[in-house]
Amino acid sequence: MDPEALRKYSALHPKPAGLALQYGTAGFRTAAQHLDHVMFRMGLLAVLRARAVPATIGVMVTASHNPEEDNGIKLVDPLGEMLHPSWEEYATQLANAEEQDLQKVITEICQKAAVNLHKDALVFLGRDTRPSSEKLSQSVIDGILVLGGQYHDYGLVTTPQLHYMVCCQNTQGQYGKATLEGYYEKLSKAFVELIKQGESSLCPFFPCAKSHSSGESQRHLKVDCANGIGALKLSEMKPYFPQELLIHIYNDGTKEKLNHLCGADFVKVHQKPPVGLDMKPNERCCSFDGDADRIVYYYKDATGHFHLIDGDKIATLISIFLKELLAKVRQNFKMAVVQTAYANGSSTRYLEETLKVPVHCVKTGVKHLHHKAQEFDVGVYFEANGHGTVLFSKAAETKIRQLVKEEKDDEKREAAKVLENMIDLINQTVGDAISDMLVIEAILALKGLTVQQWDGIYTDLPNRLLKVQVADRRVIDTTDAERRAVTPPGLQEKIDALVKKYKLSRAFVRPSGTEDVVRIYAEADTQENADALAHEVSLAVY
Ligand code: NG1
Ligand code: ZN
Repeated sequence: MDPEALRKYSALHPKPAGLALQYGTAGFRTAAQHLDHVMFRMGLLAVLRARAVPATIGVMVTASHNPEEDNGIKLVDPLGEMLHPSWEEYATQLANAEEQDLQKVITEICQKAAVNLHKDALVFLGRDTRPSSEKLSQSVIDGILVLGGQYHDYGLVTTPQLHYMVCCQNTQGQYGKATLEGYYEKLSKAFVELIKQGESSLCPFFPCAKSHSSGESQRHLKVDCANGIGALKLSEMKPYFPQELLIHIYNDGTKEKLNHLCGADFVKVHQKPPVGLDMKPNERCCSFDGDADRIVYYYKDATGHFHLIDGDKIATLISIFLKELLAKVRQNFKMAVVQTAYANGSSTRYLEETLKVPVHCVKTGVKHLHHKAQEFDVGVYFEANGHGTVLFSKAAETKIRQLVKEEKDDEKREAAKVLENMIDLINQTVGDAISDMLVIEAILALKGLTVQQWDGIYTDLPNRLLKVQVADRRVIDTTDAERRAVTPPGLQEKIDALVKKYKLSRAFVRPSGTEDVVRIYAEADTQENADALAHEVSLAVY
């Protein structure tokens, strides 16, 4: 490391005095004009991480569903996972170090994490479509180069595409080719094969699929891309499945601002359709978020009533489908669903009581869900907001691929074939709106389900999510996967008393990991009651 070069380059990316940021659940996120030094320093950190593992590390410049004026950055670990928690700590220290301490903090990290400064370091870089992203990713590059690292800049990609590239690179191509074509080819090949399987009389779901796929209207899907990167990447991918799915892109970023009155977060939070997408009764529609790692579905019924199909219903649909296939391959694979406290109570009850699949509740934040899901042969995880995926254990994957090749029993082999294509279609590194969309479309086609039938699997309990600003949100500490508050004293007792006033009710509060707010969630038998309960709990928080 050349201290003089570090000083010189760091001076070009000065830290605003007094600014302290934290690497939270979604990396660093704030107004774009405050992030230049963070970008430079995360370039440095990515090189250190790449040398410590050693492996290729990813860096994504995005602020997901936040307003266009914001930006952010996250690091991606070797298999496409979120950054290891011990390194989140280093990221915070490095981002907040004063100029004169930068060298010292780097040396400390090198010592603590046993970084070998002589190792090669390769960093994969990606960015979303925010106006600030290009310049900020140049600052990341400055950081990478100062420490003698190398980089490959993928430019504009979705967050999950970058996770995919990092995983491909570190598994020597076993997961796929680390190029955009590689991603499009892998996913579309699996999708087209699934749709084709649905047309064969050997399909485990025959004749449902046949009737569905022959209906031309069922092949149309309207996609709100939040005026973000999803629009670019989805239009690049469309030609790979010209007949199987007819995609109509809305909010492609050519007219309106990123995430403004549209996108998955807007639709989920406001429980209403995005602006800029004209919805006819019973048409199947979905929304991506700003970096295309989340998806929600919805439709309007004949009376004009809006129906949201969120992450919980996506997890349920996928679980029903996989459970049927797993029963057919008869391997005793252990399957489970992982949710957070925000999962609608009806979904948890349906999964446990009707489908008889074990459900686990973990803390908010994808890394917690991902980690828990790794314990099973088939781990389905989704946050209610539409971020999620499915993980298959190595043993389950190997067995499934073997059944496809060797199994003589038609029923077993054909079910294994559907599972094999599902494994290839699912982006197992992280939640991926494009991949999840294709998984859902394949399941609806194979099972011959309409969006209304899917929605009708269970009825959501009315719920309300509120946020309130308090002087210091850290005074609230929680336990039991964030469902109970342990501090401040007395708060949980107050919530318990309020919850008792309503039927089928539940409520909890927790400090957000991405915004300076406390979030309040309430569920009850009617929307009025859910709203009233959320409001009363919000008053108890002050
Ligand atoms: P916080 O701000 O910690 O509630 C939000 C979402 C999470 C997750 C992260 C990362 C809700 C209630 N919370 O976290 O689910 O997606 O952002 O983007 O939706
Ligand atoms: Zn996102």
